[in-house]
Amino acid sequence: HTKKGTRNVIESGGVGDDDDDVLTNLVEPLWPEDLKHLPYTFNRVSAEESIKMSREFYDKMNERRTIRFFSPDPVPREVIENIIKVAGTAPSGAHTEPWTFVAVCDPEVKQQIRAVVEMEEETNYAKRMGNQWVKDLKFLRTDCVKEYLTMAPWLLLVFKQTYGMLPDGRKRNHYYHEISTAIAGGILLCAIQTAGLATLTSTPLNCGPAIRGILQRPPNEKLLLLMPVGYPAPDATVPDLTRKPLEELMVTV
Ligand code: IYR
Repeated sequence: HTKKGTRNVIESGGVGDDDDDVLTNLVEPLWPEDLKHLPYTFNRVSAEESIKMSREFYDKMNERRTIRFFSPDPVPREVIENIIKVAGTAPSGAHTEPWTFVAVCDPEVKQQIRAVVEMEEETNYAKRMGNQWVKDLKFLRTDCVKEYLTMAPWLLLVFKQTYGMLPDGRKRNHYYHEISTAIAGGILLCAIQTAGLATLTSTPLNCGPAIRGILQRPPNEKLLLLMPVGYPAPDATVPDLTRKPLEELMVTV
């Protein structure tokens, strides 16, 4: 197999997609070319119902805040399984489903992950990221101490699979693995919110390989998101932020 090249940019889904792991060796397609197509049963709702449902979903999602202070109260495994199943409904390039969700509840593993993140964040805050970065984040009152990584009952880690693995070790292309997994991450956020839980969307800088090691994930998996999941601490605070109004985020043509 080979890497990169202009031909592969096209095969991987175009410019801007991560084509770093596109392979040119041929393997049997994941789905047979004569796969049956079935009629789709769609439960259409009225315009009024649609307006009501979309407003209610907005109201629910607008309650979501990034939470950095968690209660140690347990969250049933079944809830975690359900929200990961929701994330797994995300669309993906050629239906390759290029993601793995690791749910950590083991306190020792959480501690190991916390140690890695805090070590890297110390460097990020002290020197790696520079003054502008530190200043731009001041209002969040974050620092390199990440208590939530051991306090929250669950850590959800979202890995993108940059390629697939056949049982015999040959590799299969995973098209659009970054955007597909990022979309699944967004759906995961919605699932967490509608399950009555809280989270923090973090993208641990420079921690990927070490965390991949701790969790014993294979080399085709790259860490995209690390999300503590649980209930906010009773005394949790959030910055007094507002969101852009519709007029600023929407353009109608
Ligand atoms: N990753 C660091 C700093 C940080 C960066 C951004 I951009 C944020 O929106 C929030 C935090 C940390 O987790 O502290």
